[in-house]
Amino acid sequence: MSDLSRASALLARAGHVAVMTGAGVSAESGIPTFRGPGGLWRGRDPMTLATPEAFAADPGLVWEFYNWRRALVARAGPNPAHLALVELASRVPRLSVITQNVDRLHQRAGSRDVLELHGNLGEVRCTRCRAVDDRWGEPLPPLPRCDACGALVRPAVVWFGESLPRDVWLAAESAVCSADLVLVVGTSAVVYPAAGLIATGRRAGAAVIEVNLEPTPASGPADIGLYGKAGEILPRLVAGEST
Ligand code: BJW
Ligand code: ZN
Repeated sequence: MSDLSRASALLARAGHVAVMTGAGVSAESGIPTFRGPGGLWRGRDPMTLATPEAFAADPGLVWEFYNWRRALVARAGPNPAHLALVELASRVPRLSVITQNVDRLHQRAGSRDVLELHGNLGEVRCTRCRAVDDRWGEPLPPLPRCDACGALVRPAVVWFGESLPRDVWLAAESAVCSADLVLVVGTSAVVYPAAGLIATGRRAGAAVIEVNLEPTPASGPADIGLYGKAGEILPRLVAGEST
């Protein structure tokens, strides 16, 4: 029996599937991943820009990076991997989508109640009064200001060293603990605490299927690894193909 057949059989039996996605699920929409080829922005490692320290040192540079990404995402659309997960929701009794992505492509594809572990690119948060404002779809100036108090705003995403939104985190933990299958798609599984959800789900008794271009640290806990493009593998998996 092929790995795809075994994975399809697990999916067909599952009562609650928790899907955990990373940048690889949006790669085929033309959104660059963080690590690996194509991850550089103007020769810089994006990880050096996704920190509170980088924003404090040069908010203009960090906003340039985020404004570029906001524009890229606005032009992009969901790909067959996002759409397959929407289809999967109609085929299993319960589906939870947990994403590390900030691009909102799962929601644009039609997934509901998506748990955004690292925030999203559309909202901004004031550095002074903390007001959160949805500025999705709107081009922002080089140094955007708060409508309420006039102070500088920042992207409402989670940078290194910052805590994940507590309510979202608790909901994600609860989802992987009650799932009988955790489907891990397109993440390098190196960023914590998000990556820890895979082992948490496994310890709670879920089977783990990984879909990625290559093995990752999640491959150890995974029962089945399906290696290739998510936009090709997920539609076949969801359709229950057996070869
Ligand atoms: C395809 C494909 C295709 C490509 N098909 N697949 C425990 C151990 C060690 C360190 C820590 C730890 N706990 C906490 C830490 C520190 C830190 C951390 O994890 N560091 C490690 C990197 C070493 N974590 C944090 O700081 C977190 N906060 C925290 O822990 O708070 C508590 C605390 C408070 C105070 C002090 C200390 C702790 C916060 C982490 C926030 C991460 N933020 C970012 C930026 C978000 C905003 C933005 O987008 O700009 O989130 S970093 C970046 O990485 C982004 C992503 O969501 C995240 C994960 O990346 P992802 O999605 O996995 O992408 P890639 O590029 O890495 O991988 C893509 C994958 O796709 C690859 O595997 C490809 O093969 C694959 N692929 N095409 C299928 N077509
Ligand atoms: Zn403000």
